[in-house]
Amino acid sequence: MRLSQYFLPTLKEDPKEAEIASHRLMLRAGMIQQNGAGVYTWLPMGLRVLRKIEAIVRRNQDAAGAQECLMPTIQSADLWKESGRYDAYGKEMLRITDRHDREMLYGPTNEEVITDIFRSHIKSYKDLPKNLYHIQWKFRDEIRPRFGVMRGREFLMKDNYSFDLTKEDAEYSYKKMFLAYLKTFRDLGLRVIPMKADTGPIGGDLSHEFILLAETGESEVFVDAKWNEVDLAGKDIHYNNKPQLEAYFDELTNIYAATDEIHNPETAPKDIIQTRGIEVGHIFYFGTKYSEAMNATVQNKDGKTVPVEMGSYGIGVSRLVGAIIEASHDEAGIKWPSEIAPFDVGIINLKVGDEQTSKLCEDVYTKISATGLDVLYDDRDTSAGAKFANMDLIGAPWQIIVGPKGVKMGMVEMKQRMTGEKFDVKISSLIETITTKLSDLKKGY
Ligand code: P5A
Repeated sequence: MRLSQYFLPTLKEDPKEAEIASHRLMLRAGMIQQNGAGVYTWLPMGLRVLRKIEAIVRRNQDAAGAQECLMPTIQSADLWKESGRYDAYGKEMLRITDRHDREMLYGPTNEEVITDIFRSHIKSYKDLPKNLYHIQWKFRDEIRPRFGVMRGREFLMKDNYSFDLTKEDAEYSYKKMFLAYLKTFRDLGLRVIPMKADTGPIGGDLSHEFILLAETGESEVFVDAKWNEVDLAGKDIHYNNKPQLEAYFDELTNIYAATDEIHNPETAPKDIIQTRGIEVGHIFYFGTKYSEAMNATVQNKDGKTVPVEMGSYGIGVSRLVGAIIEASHDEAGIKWPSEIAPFDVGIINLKVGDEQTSKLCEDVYTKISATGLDVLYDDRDTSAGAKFANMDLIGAPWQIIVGPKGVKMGMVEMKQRMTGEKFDVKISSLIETITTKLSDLKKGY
């Protein structure tokens, strides 16, 4: 992508309304535009990041055996009346009536819709287990939307729903998702801690929140100091190896970690860290809460009709964009982990009027793009200082800086955004250097 043609409305000044770094940087880097309270447009660069996160979430859902579908954003109120949540959900639900005066709503979550889909098709234990997910926009009329995409009213969630015959099977599905979440966050380059949690309006008695520790987080959390040493990457745990998966689940859930709603100083260990965090995922086992209310039943082996056992699992996909920036930025701007960077490489042309420099930039731009990497080429006729500042703000993991002096000597400069490290590279070996550097970085996950 040539910056001269790209729609990237960056801001020089800090926007007044932004209270935290990620919100400020997303606005400054031209990733999002606010259209109303808690409602945003994803501009081209923001959307690139959102799509990359989605892809990592999707890959891990598929690997765990969940199947993708896409349910609508607009739902019928009737289903929610059946489950009993229509009144209970209160003002957070955006209620709409259509031209026939039918009551509709913009879905804040999909337990009811999926239970309805399940009951229309599945009648026998032989068709279990099932696990369906989608990545779809939700609307919650939050009383205080804030921090940009972190607490929006319209936001993108990956949500999935498991269906099992017995409580034991349902708990295994829960543990599989627990592992899938750890692997997902590992692939996103984040250290996220699973914490025992409250179930709120979703319901049930087993629940974990996945929390990214950050000073600016909305949740107050209490974690055992041991978490610093724990392997959270899901090691070589396999979904189909039940004893191995259960041992790992027990190991992790036995280390103290709780949000303030359920923190208990009496049972907490002595070496406790009190800090803040961002909830990037939340999983629930709620048994037959919805299946009983909505009559979603299957025949078991004895021919008896029983309500299906269910769980639901959510990842805040759009919230993750903000959360990742909170975890990875500096004064100058965003420092993207390479897996989800909107561009892998940024090329800075220091002298657009200089024929040799521009020719080399064009050549490098074409060749790197041809390797399949995403490249942003700053071909604008502006000052070097402005270009450096802009590239640091955008945060591509690698920068290639091309100026007339270097070109004469057959050299360009490379800079790694994450570490700030700079070094000179021979033009003849540039393509090779950049491709190996990038694959090294990606192997890190
Ligand atoms: C689980 C999936 C649920 O809704 N039903 C389906 C369950 N859980 S949850 O905790 O309420 O939401 C799941 C995740 O969505 C993100 N999230 C938000 N992101 C941005 N703005 C919001 N207003 C918002 N509300 C929830 C969180 O990451 C949460 O963990």
